[in-house]
Amino acid sequence: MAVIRNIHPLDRFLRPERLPHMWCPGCGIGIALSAFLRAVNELEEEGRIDSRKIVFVTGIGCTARASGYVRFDAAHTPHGRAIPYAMGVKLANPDLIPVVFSGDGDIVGIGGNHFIHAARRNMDMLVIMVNNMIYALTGGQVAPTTPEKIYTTTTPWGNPERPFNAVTLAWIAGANYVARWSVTHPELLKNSIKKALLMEGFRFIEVLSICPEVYGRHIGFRSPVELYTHLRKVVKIRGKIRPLETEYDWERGITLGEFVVRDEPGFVRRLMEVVKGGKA
Ligand SMILES: Cc1ncc(C[n+]2csc(CCOP(=O)(O)OP(=O)(O)O)c2C)c(N)n1
Ligand code: SF4
Repeated sequence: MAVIRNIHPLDRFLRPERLPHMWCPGCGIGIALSAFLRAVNELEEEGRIDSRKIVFVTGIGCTARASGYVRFDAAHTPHGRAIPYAMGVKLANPDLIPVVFSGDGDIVGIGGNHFIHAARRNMDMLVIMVNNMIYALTGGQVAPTTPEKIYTTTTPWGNPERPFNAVTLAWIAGANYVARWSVTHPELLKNSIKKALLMEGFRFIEVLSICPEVYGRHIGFRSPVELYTHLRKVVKIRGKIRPLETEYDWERGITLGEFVVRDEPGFVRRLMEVVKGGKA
């Protein structure tokens, strides 16, 4: 009798030989990755994207391990350097669609300067920043996104720093698209990724995620469900709100939504205009 295997529609985007993955039970990274894969799958089924053009670029961290599990052309680059790598990909072959998928430490910590300048240039790429509010892979040090007063291994009395609001940062630096979602609302995230994938210029999507093993456990959450439930209470979906008005506070709330949709020419288009306008 023939063996019938159930093939999941997303299997074609994964490398089963690299599984099982290294993420802890209850980690939010898988939800974020699955939203991305579902977005690509739907766009391809609708005939609006060719997934073979996607180049999936990560830095270093728990989130960044995703590049090993996906079946795209992928690169696992040094910590903080995913954005310049993606920029090189786009400039070498403007037909490609670079997608950076990395952690908050990678994108706005060590890679913060690359982030600002890629947004300023309106560099053609989609950046998905999985924000678990901590340096997770290395054991829970404070990140530039760690909310105020939160205990981390390097802020044992509570975080005295003011965190970045990455939404405001991306907007002010010049990104064409800026949104913040959460693993508690994966369908909204998937729809936003679909939209951003089809745009030009710098597109930034922050995804609030849960790290139950480090962030959650260190501040007293006893299970992934407890942390997930808390995050669900913290996030507030708001439409038609300016990036400056978005909140980023573990107590008062964190604003979710789509905050910037601009149609400015991306870097590649501007570059081509300059080159064609010159004498060469
Ligand atoms: C140049 C450099 N500095 C420091 C490290 C150590 N390091 C590895 S991952 C990481 C932080 C990871 O945090 P984040 O980017 O937020 O990803 P997460 O693990 O939370 O998903 C650090 C500091 C490194 N690998 N390379
Ligand atoms: S340490 Fe945290 S972010 Fe890393 S895999 Fe475990 S739960 Fe996920």
